[in-house]
Order: sequence, then structure tokens, then C-alpha cells
Amino acid sequence: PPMTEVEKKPGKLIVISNRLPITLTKDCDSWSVKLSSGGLVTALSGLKKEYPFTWVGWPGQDFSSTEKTKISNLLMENSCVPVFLDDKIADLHYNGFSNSVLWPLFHYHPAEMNFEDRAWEAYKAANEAFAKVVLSIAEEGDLIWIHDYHLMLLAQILQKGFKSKRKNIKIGWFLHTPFPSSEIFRILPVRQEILEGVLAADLIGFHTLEYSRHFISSCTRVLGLQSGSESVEYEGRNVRIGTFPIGIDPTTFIEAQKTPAVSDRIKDFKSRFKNKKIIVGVDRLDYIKGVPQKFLAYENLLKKHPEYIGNVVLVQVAVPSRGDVEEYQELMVNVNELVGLINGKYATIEYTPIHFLYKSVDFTELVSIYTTADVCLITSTRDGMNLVSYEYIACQNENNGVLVLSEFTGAASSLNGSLIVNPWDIDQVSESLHNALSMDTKSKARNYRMLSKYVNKHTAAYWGVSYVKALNKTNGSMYSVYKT
Ligand code: ADQ
Repeated sequence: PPMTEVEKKPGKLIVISNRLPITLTKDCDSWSVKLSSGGLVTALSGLKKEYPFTWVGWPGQDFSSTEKTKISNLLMENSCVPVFLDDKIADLHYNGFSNSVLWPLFHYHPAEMNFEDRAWEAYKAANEAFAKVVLSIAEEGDLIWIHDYHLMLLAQILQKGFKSKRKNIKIGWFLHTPFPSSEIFRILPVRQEILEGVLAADLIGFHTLEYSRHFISSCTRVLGLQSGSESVEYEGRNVRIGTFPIGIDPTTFIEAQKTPAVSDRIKDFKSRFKNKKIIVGVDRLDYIKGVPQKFLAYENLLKKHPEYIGNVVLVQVAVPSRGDVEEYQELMVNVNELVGLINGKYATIEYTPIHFLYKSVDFTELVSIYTTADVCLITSTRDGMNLVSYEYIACQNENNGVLVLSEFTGAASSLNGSLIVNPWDIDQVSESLHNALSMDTKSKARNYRMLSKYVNKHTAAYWGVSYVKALNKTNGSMYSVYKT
């Protein structure tokens, strides 16, 4: 549907995510706050005009009680309300349950799931703490938008809280990860509690139709509920289930490309990699991103097509992520070993096949790498959407580079014009890389037109507006149910 303005209505939008989009720094005795620029922040920029909004989330660390007041006041100036959690609860909620139970399971890694009762207790406690804050600021007519797998019990706790106050407040929940097949989901020991936790919402959103279907079949099979193709009946309410694919803000990339810093950096890369083709990979170092599979496929390319040795490089940027969780430490060791083996085997004094950057790079560097690369390779074994694919396309307006994209990303259902691969099939990925590296200009331009059209239309702002509009259109079922 075409993007239209969100209907104006009284009330505010309360956005809730595990982490507030801010960085707090202490200089001598005074704190200062810096707003981060993330996907969600851009998405909400499209809504700011229609809705005053408040952001609720964990500020990233614990504080002494005198500092808590100072921090709250400081954050209030930036429309943020903190949920303070003690370090133990925060750790068990985030690392212990969210990232060691829900994350692996939702990405089809049940063997990596470590279920511990104390982590589940902390998950409940953290969701309760979030609810307490939200209940203290929510008013008649507000829209509440809960984000992601860290807060799957929140809608239910809120609904119970509002019931006693009889407020007409609509609650939405959006999942940024995949929702797995019901056969995987039913493994979860607390499957019923988790499903009921989100079913208290009025609108439940996913990136793709597939995830919506998986969610609906989990509700029918695990809870025995009735469903339609876009709804589930729960406790006499009709819960809407919708598909809202997220996007990026392409203009920030286009604007950055015009800056002298980026054009200088592009010149550096071009002279450094003269006469070489560049394949780029940008990932958080997470086992869902299929980085080992990517390296094996690249090695296979060099083996099967030795003409590329010395003439192609893979620049892989990997952001350190979740180092407190054991599986991520093992992944790091595995990835380092592969880089060493492949580079050792194919390098010469003049040539390094893989440039591995285990760090976060700044925006100038990121845009320059995306702009210079001939091919972008994404081999996630599961990925809710994957925005790196969108960002690469945003930067390829001149070169029309080729996107090689895993079929297991949400993006694969939208990005027509990319070369879709199964990351577990190393021969297929390396042949697609070969096709991408040797593709003629006309085919590249044809593919690029489709890709860029999609990315420029389905932006982060479009996503935000579509979701809130749909939430606004729900029945306000809570009110009608609890009126009597
Ligand atoms: P992520 O798993 O973090 O997000 P993704 O959507 O690809 O995955 O977004 C990553 C972001 O981090 C991109 O904006 C990228 O530019 C940035 N980034 C990655 N590596 C970087 C580096 N080395 N230096 C600097 N920046 C880097 C989750 C889900 C996804 C879903 C999003 C949004 O796992 O599937 O698309 O949420 O819903």
C-alpha cells in the first residue's frame, strides 16, 4: 500500500526496546548523553511529526540511587525514560535468557540453547521492571510499541495493569528476528508462557509472511487456538498478525558518499586494490551470520577458479558481539583459524586473499567499503531481515555491484535482483560468486534497477509509519473486552 501519513490522534507513542538508543559518559562528576543512530531511531524519525514519543529502555548499566535521579532527568530531556535493572538481573535477562535461549532457538540452533531456571526468573523480573515504568507513564489514548525477543512477556503484564485502570491503550509487539517453524518453537520449555505473553498485544508484527505463518501455527499447535490468515483468537480478542519488512534510510548513505572524507577514502581503496575485484562482507560476529560458511565458499572459489588468486580480495568486517556468551567465544576462535588457514594457503608477499577486520568501523569507512566493493556476500544461516544487504545497494548507485544473498535471510523474500544462495552449499555459493564477479554491465544494471527501487521505497520510515498506522487501526480490543 502507498505510504500515507499516520492518522492524527491524541496520545503519545511509547517505544520500548531492551536498550535505550543512547551512550552515557561521565566526565568528572557530570554525566552527558549521546543519542545513537540506529535502524529503529531512523524508523521513528518518520513518525515524530505525528506523535510525540517517549522511548523506554535499559540505560546500559546500573547506577547508585543518587545517580539514578540525575540520569533520569538527563534522559528525560531526550524523551527517554530509563528502566534500571541491577547488574545481575540485567546479565541473566540479556545474556542468560534472551541471547542463550530465545536467540539460538529462533535462529534454528536448539543445540546452542542453554535453559536455566534462574535466567528465566530474571527474564520475568526484567519484563516486570519494564512494565512498572511503562504503567507509570502510559495515559489514555497512547500507543505502545514493544520491540523484540527481550520483551515477550511485557504486553501481557501491561494488559493486566491497564485492566485495573480501564485505559484505552493499544499495544503492539514487533519481532526483529525470525520466528521459527512451530516444530522448532515447541522445543522451548516455556513455550506457552512466551506465546501468551505476546498474544496480549493488539498487533503482532514480523519481517516476512513466513515468520507470521510460523507464529500462527505455533499458536494453533501449542495453544490449540483458532486462527485466520492474519489473526489469532485469544481470550475473546482478535489479535492481528501482520508483516512489516524493515528498511534503512538510503539518503544518509547517499549524503555520506558526497563528503570529501568518503571520496578520499574511496580513492585510497581504489589505488590499494588496483586491478583487483573486491568482495565485501559486513556482519556482527554471530553464529547466525554464517561467516565460516562464507570463508569456505570463498576458499572454494580460489580452488575451483585459480584465475582469481591474486585478482580478488574478500574484505570481511566483523563487529565483536556478545563476548560474554560462550558460543561467541568459540566462533571467534573458529573464524580466526579459518582466516589464518586460507590466507596462509593462498597469500603471496604481494597478495592477501582475506582482509579480516575484527572491529566496528565508522560510518565513513563503512560507506567507502560498500561503495568500492564489486560484490557483497551475505551467507547468514538465519537472519530476521539483514540490513547490510540494503546498505550495500544504497551505496551502489554508480557501480551497480552484485548482491549474493542467503535464502535464509528475511531480505531474500524482498530483494529481487540479487543472486540467492544456500550458504550450506559451498559449490553453489562459489559458483554464484564467480557469476557475480564476471557479470556483464547490462545484467548488473538490470538487477540493480529492481533492487534500488525496492530499497528506496521500503525505507525505515515507511516501515515505522506502516506499523503504527496498522496498530492505530486495531480495535482497541482491550478496552472493549474490559469495559464490562
Ligand atoms: P543485526 O543482527 O544486528 O540486527 P543487520 O540487520 O544486518 O543485523 O544490521 C546490522 C547493522 O550493524 C547494520 O546497520 C550494519 O551497517 C551495522 N554493522 C555491522 N557490522 C558493522 C561493522 N563492522 N562496523 C560498523 N557497522 C556495522 C537484527 C536482526 C536482523 C534485522 C535487524 C533489524 O538480526 O536480521 O535485520 O535486527 O530488524
